[in-house]
Amino acid sequence: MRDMELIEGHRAITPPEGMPVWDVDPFDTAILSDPEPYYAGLRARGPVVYIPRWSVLALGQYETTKAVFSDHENFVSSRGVGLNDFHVGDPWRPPSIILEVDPPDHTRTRRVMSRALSPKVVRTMAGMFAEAAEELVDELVARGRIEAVEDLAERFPITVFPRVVGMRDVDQRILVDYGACVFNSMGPDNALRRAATARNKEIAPWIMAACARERLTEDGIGAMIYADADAGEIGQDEAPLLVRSLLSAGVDTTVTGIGNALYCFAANPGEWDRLRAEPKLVRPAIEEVLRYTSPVHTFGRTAGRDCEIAGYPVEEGTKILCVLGAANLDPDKWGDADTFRIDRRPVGHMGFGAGIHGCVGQNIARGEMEAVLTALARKVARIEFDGDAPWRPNNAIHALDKLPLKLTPA
Ligand code: HEM
Ligand code: OVM
Repeated sequence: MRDMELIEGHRAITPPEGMPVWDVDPFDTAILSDPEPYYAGLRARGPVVYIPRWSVLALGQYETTKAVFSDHENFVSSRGVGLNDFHVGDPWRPPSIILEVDPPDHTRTRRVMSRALSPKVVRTMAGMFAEAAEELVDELVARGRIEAVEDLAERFPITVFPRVVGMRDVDQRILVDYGACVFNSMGPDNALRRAATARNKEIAPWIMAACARERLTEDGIGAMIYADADAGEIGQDEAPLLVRSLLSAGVDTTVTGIGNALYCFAANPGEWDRLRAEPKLVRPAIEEVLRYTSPVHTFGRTAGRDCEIAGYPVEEGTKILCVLGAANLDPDKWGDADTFRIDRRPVGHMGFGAGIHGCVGQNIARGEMEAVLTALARKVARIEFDGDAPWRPNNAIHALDKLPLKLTPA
């Protein structure tokens, strides 16, 4: 191998001739707390930008972001979707056997997960989601003033998701905290990542233990994964790792989706009135929340071979940040990109990614968000801010830290 200089556990690159260079830190807490100006700056500089701070390329224009994120032949996931290149150093945890692999390994595990999370399976949960949402919303409406991150956005998924998976003895707090570990670990070695990985030392053993067969009921999707291992579709040692993927990706993301939805409606009361008048808009409204707020704001890829992006040569081993949040607000793709409109029907948004790794949990995510928004739309006439709603910096997640709300009963 050539002499190599390492940065953030990947090979430092020389920027291709003529490529725009931007001296910015995408993982600075100020940017993570208010990313829109950075998104606009990225898109304005061109289809691909070199960021010396971490020696990576970054993409924010819709077309290029989508093309690279879904081109699994040139831009691999098996070297990690964060800044560390798994060919260069050890991953912070045993890699995911669905997120952090390429075909053909991916094909087998993806098939098992798709079946466990299929629309048919999710439909059987709709009643349970609706009941849990009604009960929770009744309690919160009676209270009137709530801190919606903890009282609603976190509480709903940590109530229903363990039942979906079939977990016994749940520590609900650990599920939320594990999400913060996983997603902050996708970033560089900054304070956020260090805090997350320090906590991981206590959390990871609990999570792995919770993935064991004996800890799962017979009627959840965890048990379906173990049944597929018994049928020989995956190895016995692979089942707990796929259950771990559910716990890694299934809580923080939906917490964020629900919190961001409430934020959008508090900020756009006309759209709340519209949803209440036309409850059938709940599905397009969810897609618009995901486009407008991008709960997963950035995920990476690694060039698996020498190739090109937008006509520039890209060396094997180059890390590429795909800034989904920027693509989802690209005015060249979306008319009135900065306006939240529940009837937009933003087909092709990047909120769930794109291509072979596109979110395998999207049916459940939509089901949870639909249950909460439907219960609220029936019972709440107005959603208003009741104090500041700051964002919580996270290297991969765009979520609120606090969301004080006043709910007016219908
Ligand atoms: C993949 C976002 C909910 C499980 C992804 C990806 C994104 C995403 C952007 C693509 C990753 C990549 O290409 O590298 C979201 C959002 C959610 C959500 C915004 C909620 C609003 C869920 C839920 C589950 C889940 C509820 C589990 C039940 C997964 C898994 C993958 C994935 C296992 C990896 C799939 C693969 O690599 O083939 N998600 N997700 N997600 N998601 Fe989700
Ligand atoms: C996994 C995993 C972890 C984080 C995110 C994700 C968004 C998947 O462990 O498979 O998808």
